[in-house]
Amino acid sequence: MIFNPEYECMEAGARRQLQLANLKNLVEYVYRHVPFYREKLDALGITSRDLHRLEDIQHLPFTSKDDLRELYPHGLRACPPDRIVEVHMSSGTTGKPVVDEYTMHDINIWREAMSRTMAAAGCTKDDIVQNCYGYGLFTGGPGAHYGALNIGAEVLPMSSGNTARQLMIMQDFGSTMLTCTPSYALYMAEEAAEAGIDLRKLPISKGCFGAEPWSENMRKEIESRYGMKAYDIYGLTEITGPGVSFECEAQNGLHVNEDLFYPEIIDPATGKTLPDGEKGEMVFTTLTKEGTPLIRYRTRDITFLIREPCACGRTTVRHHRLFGRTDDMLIIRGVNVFPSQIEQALFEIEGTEPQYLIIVNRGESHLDDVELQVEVKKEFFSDETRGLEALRARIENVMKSKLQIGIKVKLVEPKSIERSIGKAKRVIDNRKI
Ligand code: DLL
Repeated sequence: MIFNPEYECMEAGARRQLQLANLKNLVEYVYRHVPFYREKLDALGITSRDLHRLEDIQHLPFTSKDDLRELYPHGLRACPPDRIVEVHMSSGTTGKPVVDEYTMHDINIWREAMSRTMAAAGCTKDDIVQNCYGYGLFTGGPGAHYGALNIGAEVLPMSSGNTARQLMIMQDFGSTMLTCTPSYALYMAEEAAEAGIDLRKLPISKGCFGAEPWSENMRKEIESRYGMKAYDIYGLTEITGPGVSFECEAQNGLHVNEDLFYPEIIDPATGKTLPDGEKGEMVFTTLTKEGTPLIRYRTRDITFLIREPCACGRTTVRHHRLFGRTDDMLIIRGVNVFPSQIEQALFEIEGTEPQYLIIVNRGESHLDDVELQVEVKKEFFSDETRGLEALRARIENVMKSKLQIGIKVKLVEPKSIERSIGKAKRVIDNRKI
């Protein structure tokens, strides 16, 4: 269902006018209220009057994650503190967290964005949404909660973890929709199988999954284990949280809520804007945010934009599902490798579980070594060593042909790789570079 046809199906020219007007307002607003932006705009000698067409956004300065960390906690706040009603943060592995501060208007646009997102996955007021994204400073739990409430669905605010209880409630309350990370969805499916619960017989029929990279094959796995349709949703704390973009029933790219969050793709090395269809780093400008608005925020996420019309009738620009992040990309002996490529290849090999860990070491000879630990299906593990050896060799061959580099595969017992209830950790990079 299209939640807000007026904005989601807007004629492209009218939307561009709206975006340009909001962009000009934004530039004036941050100039007045955020010293960081005032200094940057002054240094470039740019004002809102220099924005004649949307393309002129290219003249505006970027904002980076490092800027956010340096300005922690309140350096990017653009309104008086008493107008802030909620705060979220995301913590990376290093440094200070990045902070998003919301006024009531910002919460309202987030609610709107998540309503569009969940409605596109088929959520209606008749649904019972089991929300297993974490509640707290993470945006996943509250984001899906706001969207579901606004649609009028019933929400089970489970948060993540306690899988046995999740499964009990899923059965007893007849949840019809699931919201969580894709890795947690698979973990729950595993536990369900162990407990003899046939998820396919339950009313659960759709889910919105995101917050971490996942592959097309992982989607198929979730869809078949639950007997559901699994939708990809995207967002990041800095730009409000989940609901920045979402899949519709065509599942052919993610529609960007571009009246709220304006996307661009740039060459991460030069900062130059790339044409539609070319892969690069996605950059977002929050067109109407009041609390901590951002201009041209560099997400480090890699994808391309799709401008062709979508069968669903929405006119918003789409982006391809993410290929990875500029900072997740492993450079192994000079070859660029994304964990998502390894995942996609693994799913095509019979006998393995969709659980893996990539460990990168730099050996004595200063050459990079990759060990890929892969879980083997129970029935294979009890098999004789010959079968296991053949499986190991098969995986190594497939990886070699897909990635162009040799990696060592280690088969491990079922359930030996640590499961996550939130974002999965797939890579351990021990190189000191
Ligand atoms: O993960 C917001 C979110 C919550 C999105 C629930 C979707 C669902 P952060 O913790 O700030 O926010 O992490 C943002 O996660 O820059 C991407 O690298 C990654 N990411 C988010 N969604 C996807 C996705 C939330 N669908 C970072 N596919 C982003 C791949 C994703 N990566």
